[in-house]
Amino acid sequence: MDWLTTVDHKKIGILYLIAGFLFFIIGGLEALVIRYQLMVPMNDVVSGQLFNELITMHGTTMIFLAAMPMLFALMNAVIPLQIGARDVAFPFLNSLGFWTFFFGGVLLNLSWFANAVPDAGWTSYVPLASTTYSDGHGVDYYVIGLQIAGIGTLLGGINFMATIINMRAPGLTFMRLPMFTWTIFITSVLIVFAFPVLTVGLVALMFDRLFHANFFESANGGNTVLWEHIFWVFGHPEVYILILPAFGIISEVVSTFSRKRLFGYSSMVFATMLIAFLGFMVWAHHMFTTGLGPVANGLFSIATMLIAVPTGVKIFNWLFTLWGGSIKFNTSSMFAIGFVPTFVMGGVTGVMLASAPADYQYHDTYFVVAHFHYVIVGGLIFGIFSGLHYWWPKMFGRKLNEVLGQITFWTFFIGFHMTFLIQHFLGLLGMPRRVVSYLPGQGFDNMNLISTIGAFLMGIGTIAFIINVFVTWSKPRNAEADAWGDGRSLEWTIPSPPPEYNFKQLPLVRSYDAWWKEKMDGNKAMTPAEPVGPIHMPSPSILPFIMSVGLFIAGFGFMYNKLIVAGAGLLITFACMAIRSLFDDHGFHIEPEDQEKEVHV
Ligand code: HEM
Ligand SMILES: [Cu+2]
Repeated sequence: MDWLTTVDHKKIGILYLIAGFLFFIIGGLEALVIRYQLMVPMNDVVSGQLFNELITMHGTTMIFLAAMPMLFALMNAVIPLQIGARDVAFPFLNSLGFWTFFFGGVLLNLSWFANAVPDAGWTSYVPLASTTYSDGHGVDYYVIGLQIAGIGTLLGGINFMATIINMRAPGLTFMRLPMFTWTIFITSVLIVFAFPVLTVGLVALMFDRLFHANFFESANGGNTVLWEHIFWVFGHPEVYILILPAFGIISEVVSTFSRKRLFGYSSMVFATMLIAFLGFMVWAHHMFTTGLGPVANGLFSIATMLIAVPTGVKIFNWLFTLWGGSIKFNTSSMFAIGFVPTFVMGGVTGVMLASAPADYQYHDTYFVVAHFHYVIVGGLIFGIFSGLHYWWPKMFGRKLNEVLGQITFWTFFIGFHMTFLIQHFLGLLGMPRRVVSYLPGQGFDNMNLISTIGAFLMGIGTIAFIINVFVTWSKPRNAEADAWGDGRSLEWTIPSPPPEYNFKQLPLVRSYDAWWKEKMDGNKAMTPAEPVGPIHMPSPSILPFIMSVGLFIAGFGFMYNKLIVAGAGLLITFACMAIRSLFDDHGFHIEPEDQEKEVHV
């Protein structure tokens, strides 16, 4: 019950982690079935229809329900601590964001039980996704599930933007922010600009499907290319929403474990901004083959290639940070170091794809599949694993087991390259993407087999991680505040796990790498910026949970055209909103004498 009503960012972070990881496993199992089907030519484990459902659900689940929530887990767990705050700016909204994401994801996945699974690909291109070609309820689940989950993401973006602007500890100016906080700040800005675009597209598609509107139906004068524009104006920045936080994690981990200040801090900040900005300018590189014409293709080609410049700045800064550092190797730092060359390879194939004429050859082949998995798995998932091992002691008070961690790293790392490196060559040989099977003797057979073996190796790595979590669970909570001994930012100045209110006294920040600076000056603790006093806390609330259930019910109502159900669901949500607005809740205080008592979570 505690967990249903919590508004504490640390607990919400854990909720995101559990839910995101569950969806990661579901998406992973879907991937393994896909790979199992493609292991040998002319395989028939799954039907063509089921295969389409699997790739659609795999892509959608991994991006929206696994990768983003796991990032939200880390940002919830870490950002308030890194900026010396007691919580996020809007704790109630934070909880609402989690629950809408969760119920949106559940709704999407209930499609498996309703026997109507989305099958138009995770990009849901029309006319394939229109009622003409997908007339069951499958795509409705996609549209409405993502709609509800998207509310959660948007709330999170707004919340973290406000938090980082407003809640920084005294002295923590923008150019002293830890790099992870910087990337989350810019990611939040991207979310705030990109997600409404997706929402608009989904609303339009929903109107097309449910009420026979005519945005995308070309037979009636609608425009299918419009969907592609809307989708990718959201979709390309989305890639940066995913990868920038990973950049932030890598920056923290690399600097901590090489015991050096991050090389080129300010260039890192501006590179991040530049990448975010350019990320919005390049969406049409997904549409070179749509027939936009040479001028558009040329401009979008060049704009895309430009992104390699700030990205290169970042890569070199990480290398220079490692250069000459006294590097400590452990699971976290190895995922971070493994990230660098892997991500570079994803970037190189990105530049190849950005060349419009070459893309005519690569488009819709396995080359693309290889490319985006190098970026998303080799970038983001490596980053998440690195960050989880790094901040686990802060979140749970226990360090993950190193031996199991090494097993996770090596199986996952080798499995990853086995799975996806070879797909580049499959693509160059012409194996098309999104096909359920292939004929023998085209030179695809062995490579597909290797790819599938690699995928199962990644599965083993994931299992090792799960075992690690449970093994660690049974250990005593003995992690120190500065768990790695080399912490640099504020989260390492408070106990692991932190008390409910994080900082008993807000710290005074005197430089970049605030905690490192104090340690170098021989101080044992941060200088407090305020006297000890009662701490104001927000009250827990069940309303976010109920509001999300309301939306969930309304979603079903709309989908199956039961407007009464839809109305009832919306009524629940609006009633909760009214309650929230009409009844003042001033929260409570933790008095100084109670502050000693206990470490929570
Ligand atoms: C065990 C790891 C994984 C394996 C073996 C795997 C495998 C695959 C396969 C075989 C496809 C179908 C390609 C096609 O024919 O279009 C695919 C598509 C995709 N995957 Fe993964 N994947 C894995 C992890 C991930 C992760 C972690 C993400 C995102 C965070 C992701 C995102 C996607 C996306 C966006 C698509 C495109 C789906 C589409 O175009 O319809 N994958 N993956
Ligand atoms: Cu793109």
